Amino acid sequence: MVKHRGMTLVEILLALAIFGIIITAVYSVFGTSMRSYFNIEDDIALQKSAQEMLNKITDDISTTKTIVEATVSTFTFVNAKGESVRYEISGDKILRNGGQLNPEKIGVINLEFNYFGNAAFLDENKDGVVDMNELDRNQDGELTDTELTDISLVRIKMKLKKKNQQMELSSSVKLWK
Ligand SMILES: [Ca+2]
Ligand SMILES: [Ca+2]
Repeated sequence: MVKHRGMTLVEILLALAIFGIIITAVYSVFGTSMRSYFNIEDDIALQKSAQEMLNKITDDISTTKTIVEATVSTFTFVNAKGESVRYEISGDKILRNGGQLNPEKIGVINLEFNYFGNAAFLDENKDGVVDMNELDRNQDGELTDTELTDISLVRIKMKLKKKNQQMELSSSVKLWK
């Protein structure tokens, strides 16, 4: 005769514990993949926006006819059409003539300009590169007048963020003034 008996309390607790472990495992795998899915989404969106912004700035700066002001955080120039254009960083925004360039969801951590020349006589330390310090002939910490006309290349560096994703990218623009 087969004895029908209910589960003992110990068996019920054991079953609950095993069930709990399985649920926790499933949930944590699911949670992790959801999180990484959203991170990847953010990452792709960030990369796309960042590249678009950088291309826009790069194309714009490549039309430089005359440089008006060149600092690490701003670049002002007159383009081939005679328009005056100014790039700067303000808070977490990149501004072009005062208008915000970055989409609302993309924050700007940093925007930096670096300038290089190609006149060999300016290369004081003979390392083959005319850097910002060497462009600054009178060593007053800023580039003005003829120092500005010696600039032949602008390097743009941006650091952007979307939620907890960050990325840094840069480009160089040769100037054909
Ligand atoms: Ca040098
Ligand atoms: Ca100077």
